[in-house]
Amino acid sequence: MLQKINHIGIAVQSLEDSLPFYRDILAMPFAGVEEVAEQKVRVAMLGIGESKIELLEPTSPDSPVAKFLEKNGQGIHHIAYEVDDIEGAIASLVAAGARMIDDKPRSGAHGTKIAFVHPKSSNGVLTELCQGGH
Ligand code: CMX
Repeated sequence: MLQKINHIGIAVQSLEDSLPFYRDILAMPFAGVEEVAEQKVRVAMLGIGESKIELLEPTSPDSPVAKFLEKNGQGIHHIAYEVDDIEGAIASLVAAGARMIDDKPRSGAHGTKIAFVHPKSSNGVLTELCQGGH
């Protein structure tokens, strides 16, 4: 069902302040910034092998990332696994009793289809399924 880790999401207060560490010091290829209005975040994508690091900055005080930052401060926010059939993956998780945040795919960054599993179902780690995109 899962192909690989597509990306690790890291919650940050400011993309401008956090990008230099990843782009300039770690020298990770920087793929640009995109606003994902549906998730109320701006994301910066950086490449690492077949995977990516996604820096997440909230665009509104009611963004899930703003709430996370308020409670935990900056740090790892979620792990995203790539799937080739997101509807099928959601159906298997639901059948196995997992608690989905999204029972149908939503739009993620770079044209992906995404769905989140509630962290209460995944041992405290917010888990994302991610399909497609460019
Ligand atoms: N990782 C692990 N646990 C998390 C978490 C995270 N990122 N975010 C929240 N939680 C935990 C909280 O600590 C809390 O636990 P306790 O009850 O033990 O205190 C519990 O989940 C409920 O959290 P909450 O703060 O009350 O927040 P909400 O219920 O309002 O929302 C969540 C939590 C996960 C349902 C919500 O953040 C959500 O829907 N997330 C999915 C969407 C998202 O995160 N989008 C941003 C990224 C988008 C992208 O990558 O494009």
